[in-house]
Amino acid sequence: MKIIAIASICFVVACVSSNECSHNKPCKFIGGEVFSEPREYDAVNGALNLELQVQMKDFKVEWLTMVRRTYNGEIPAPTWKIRKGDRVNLKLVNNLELTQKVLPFNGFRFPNSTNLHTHGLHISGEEPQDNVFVHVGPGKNYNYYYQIDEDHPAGTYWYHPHLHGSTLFQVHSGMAGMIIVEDDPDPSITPQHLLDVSCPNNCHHEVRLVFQPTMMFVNNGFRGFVHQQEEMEDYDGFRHRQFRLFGESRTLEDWLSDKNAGIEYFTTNGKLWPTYTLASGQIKRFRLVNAGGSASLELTITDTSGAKAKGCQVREIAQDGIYLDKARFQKHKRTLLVPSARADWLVVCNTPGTYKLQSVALYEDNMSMGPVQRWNGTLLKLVVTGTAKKTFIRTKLPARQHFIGDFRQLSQEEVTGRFVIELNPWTRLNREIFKSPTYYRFKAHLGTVQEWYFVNTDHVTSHPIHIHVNHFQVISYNPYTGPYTETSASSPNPMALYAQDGSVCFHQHELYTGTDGIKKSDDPLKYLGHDQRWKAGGKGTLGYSDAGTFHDVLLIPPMSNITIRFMAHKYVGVVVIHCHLLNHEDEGMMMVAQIVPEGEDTEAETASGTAYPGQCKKNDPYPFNKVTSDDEDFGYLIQKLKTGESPDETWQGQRQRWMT
Ligand SMILES: *[C@@H]1O[C@H](CO)[C@@H](O)[C@H](O)[C@H]1NC(C)=O
Ligand SMILES: *[C@@H]1O[C@H](CO)[C@@H](O)[C@H](O)[C@H]1NC(C)=O
Ligand SMILES: *[C@@H]1O[C@H](CO)[C@@H](O)[C@H](O)[C@H]1NC(C)=O
Ligand SMILES: *[C@@H]1O[C@H](CO)[C@@H](O)[C@H](O)[C@H]1NC(C)=O
Ligand SMILES: [Cu+2]
Repeated sequence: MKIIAIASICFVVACVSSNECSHNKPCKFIGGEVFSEPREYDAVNGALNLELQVQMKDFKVEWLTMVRRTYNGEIPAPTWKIRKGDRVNLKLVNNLELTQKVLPFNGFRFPNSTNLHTHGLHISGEEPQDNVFVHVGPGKNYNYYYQIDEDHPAGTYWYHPHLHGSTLFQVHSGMAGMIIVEDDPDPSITPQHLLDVSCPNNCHHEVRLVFQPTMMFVNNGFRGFVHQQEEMEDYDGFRHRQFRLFGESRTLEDWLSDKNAGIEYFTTNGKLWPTYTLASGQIKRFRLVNAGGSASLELTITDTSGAKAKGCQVREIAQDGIYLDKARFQKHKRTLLVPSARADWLVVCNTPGTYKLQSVALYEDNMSMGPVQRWNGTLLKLVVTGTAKKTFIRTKLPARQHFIGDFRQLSQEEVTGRFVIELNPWTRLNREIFKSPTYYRFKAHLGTVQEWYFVNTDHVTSHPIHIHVNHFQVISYNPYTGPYTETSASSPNPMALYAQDGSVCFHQHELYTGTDGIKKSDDPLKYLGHDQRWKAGGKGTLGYSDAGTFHDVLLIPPMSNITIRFMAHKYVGVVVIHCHLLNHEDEGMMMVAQIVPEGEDTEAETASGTAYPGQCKKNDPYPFNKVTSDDEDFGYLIQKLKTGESPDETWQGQRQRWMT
């Protein structure tokens, strides 16, 4: 009888646990567990020696186990803490197996191959440093040696895989970690109030927050993880469709990707809205990373009612690792972090209580942001203990190095190189899809100040564009006089550039085949006027950056024209330019420029076929000096035909169309 009794208790226990959440009986998440930070690897005696193992690992959040590609089995990956002048010796070991199919270039492929990019570090883009064209296949290793310059800016950076084809998949799997370049402990370089809350001596006041879209399953027009696994033909044992829900024909994968389940979470240091406890009146230094490739975050600290928290003060001190001139208030009470962007904050909560760090996406910002994936949700719970205090935040920040000084006041003569980065739909940059790591679209001399323009001919999508090696300074948002692109609804072909008066441009995209089948939009010029909205400032302008701010990634809204400047400092070699909506990057929204030594030839593939970027009917490599060329410059067309390539139909067709 006793035995039976025990068995029935066991039966009851089993019954109880089957009522709880499981892979067969999914339910909402609770979140709120105790806050923790990623493991940290520190440089010792000027060197950080580390090994990162790329391996599958069970990543658990409450009842849900996700089998993910990781660095060292950890999500987020370990933080590297280094100083200027240090050397990083990294052995990247790829433990994944060779079972991947080889799918086409500029598509989603290579789930089990990898490499590593140090996002935001001012470092050489050449091997064995930050060359993102290195391919570390399954079972292979690679030794990276990074020399951190004596002049390297202290700040918040991060690392992630950057293999063309699997960048989105691996980053969203969870492969991302923070890099901290520590502040100089000399108070004549770093103001004391900052040293008081920062490493090296006050690391306990730093709050490191790696936000990862590891639990974004819903497709929603963008790519949820379920969709990514499908595209990558990921091994079935890693997928959630192997679990069937109790009493239903649906699988766990169906449930996770169902909008109504609402499982669209960013994790914070691998947890759901963990709880961080701090003392009232104590200033903390937050390091915030949007370690993803699709959704933007609009960060604010709110009280429990969801209103902006009066008891907490936030000041922004750095953008993308680079210190601002002075600590500043948040624009519209929020800090925009597009995918891959970082911010550093000083935070003090003087009134005890409970607060939340949230992302709040307001529609009033639509015109400055354009259609981007915006995330609403909680990232961190803050419990403030103690009694009411009156601590205030000082504004002084470290001076920036000369190569990230201030380029706003330079004369036109001091600016040596000019280039236009044109964004087009269907993952084109400068009218072409990514061709090769040595197909340089522009070359700049080392040591020069460059003035580049971002122009977006895509009137329906914003793109966060990231430039490797050198940070750039926002100079101005200009009137947009350029063309816009219309496409067919379902494929890049046909795709055509139109002037703003609606006439077809003479200079077209590589895939232009005429305008038959193109779906013309009602209001393609809807987003015009960024220059005026930016100048006016105020409500609804969260999507814009302020003049003078340095970035390594910038949101480029539809129909915009933004001037940036940067110094091609220290490093010759490849400079990768790409969209940080990482599905766009994998699909070819990437191109390369090169920095060459002084005196070397700067001839590059600036034009696409016969067309210079930013142009519709005029064709001029230097449109900013003076417009000299005539509307239709057939010289370029003839040049192209002379190169021995078979005269491509696109250009012939276009020429005929134009001439008749
Ligand atoms: C990738 O590697 C893992 C781990 O070795 C293996 O189980 C899997 O089958 C491989 N291929 C794919 C497409 O996931
Ligand atoms: C986010 O939530 C706010 C309210 O807190 C709401 O006004 C806004 O429309 C939501 N945004 C999105 C993109 O759902
Ligand atoms: C902003 O965009 C959202 C989503 O695209 C849309 O639902 C909303 O109506 C827009 N609001 C305004 C004020 O333009
Ligand atoms: C962008 O702005 C610059 C400076 O105002 C101007 O010279 C250029 O023509 C503009 N380009 C486009 C495509 O609007
Ligand atoms: Cu993009």
